[in-house]
Amino acid sequence: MNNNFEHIITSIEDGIGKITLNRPKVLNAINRKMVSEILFAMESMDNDEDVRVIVLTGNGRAFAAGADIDEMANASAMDLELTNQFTDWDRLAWIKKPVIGAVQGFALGGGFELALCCDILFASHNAEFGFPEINLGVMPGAGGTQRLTKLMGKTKAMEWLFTGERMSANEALHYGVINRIISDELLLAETMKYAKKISKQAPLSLRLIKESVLKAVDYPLYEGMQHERKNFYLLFSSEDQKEGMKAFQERRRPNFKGK
Ligand code: DAK
Repeated sequence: MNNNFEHIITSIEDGIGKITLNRPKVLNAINRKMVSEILFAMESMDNDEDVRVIVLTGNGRAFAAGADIDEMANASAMDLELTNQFTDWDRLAWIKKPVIGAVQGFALGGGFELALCCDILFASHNAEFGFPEINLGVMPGAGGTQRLTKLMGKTKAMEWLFTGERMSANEALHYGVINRIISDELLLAETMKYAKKISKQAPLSLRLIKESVLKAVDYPLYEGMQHERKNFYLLFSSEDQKEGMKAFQERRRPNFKGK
């Protein structure tokens, strides 16, 4: 992969692709170039056989304090429409491999929306999540009102979005927004350890489980179950299914190849 990025740092090691948002002086405020870089890195990792899991994190005292306000302050509605910037954000949610977010400090506005694109979220004790858009006279536009509501339900989502207040890591855990709270010092190490564990799982199963769970969020139960069944059948056409079941019968560990 081209590692010549301006606003992110990437690495690939032991089956884990790591992307670190890297504008710490402005709390990793997300400008357009950073979005393109994240998307490019994620899509490259998604297509890279050496990567099984992707970890997304931030450098410094924030995951990301939102979209870059200086960049968008003078934008017109037509600028936004004609540059079609949301397509990049949409594509971030189409990554097929598991994406694990490690959130330290602020995850606000677009930073929270980016975190909500992750499949699993770990946060440090000092993490703070929120949608301050209301204080700027706007509203979330990259999925915030939708994804937060699907996670916490209408009643609580409305409250956070109306006030723009920040929720603590404890509140985020309580409402099912994040999976786990980890001490600040251990956040990245523990996230990598978890990513390592997931990276050993059958890659095609991970892929189709992710797809099926995301469908559950959108589909009515019956349609979701039909979709699940097709994915279940599909795995029986893989070498890994044969290997997994044979390994069980032979009392050995399976060697999954993602084929
Ligand atoms: N944009 C630009 N600069 C930012 C920033 C941001 N979002 N957040 C922080 N910074 C900069 C500060 O200006 C400051 O820069 P200097 O003054 O040092 O040059 C530096 O980062 C450190 O920030 P503070 O001095 O403010 O640090 P504090 O600890 O005092 O406060 C804070 C931390 C996170 C509470 C505060 O910085 C803050 O309120 N930040 C802004 C939070 C916010 O409103 N975020 C934006 C929400 S709107 C779109 C897709 C997505 C979006 C929009 C469009 N398209 C595809 C079109 C999303 C929109 C949003 O996220």
